Amino acid sequence: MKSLNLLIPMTLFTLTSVASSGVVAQMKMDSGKMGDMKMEQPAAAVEMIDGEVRKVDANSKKITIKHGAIKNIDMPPMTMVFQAKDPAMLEKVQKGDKVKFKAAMDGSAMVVTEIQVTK
Ligand SMILES: [Cu+2]
Repeated sequence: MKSLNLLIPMTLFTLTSVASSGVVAQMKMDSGKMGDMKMEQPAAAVEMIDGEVRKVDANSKKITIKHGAIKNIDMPPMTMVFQAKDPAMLEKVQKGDKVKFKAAMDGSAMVVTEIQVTK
């Protein structure tokens, strides 16, 4: 009788520890996947977009760019008007310039956050 009483708690302990170590392994796998996703997100967000300046309007801080596909917001190539985040950006570029730029959504408007003329 004495040995049986000892056996039951030991069995329970073993089962519990196996189950909990299984949970830990599962959690590690899940957080590993999340880590991979985080690695990919910033890279897509900072991608430079190819474009050609069609019009610069310093007074209204707007720039019209014929741009290539913008993958991170799923936008096909087109010509469209962007807001300039900083009006000083518009002093560096002029109509006809080939540029690389970064854009972000600000409410319903697209804002150019960075722009550089390509040679
Ligand atoms: Cu567009």
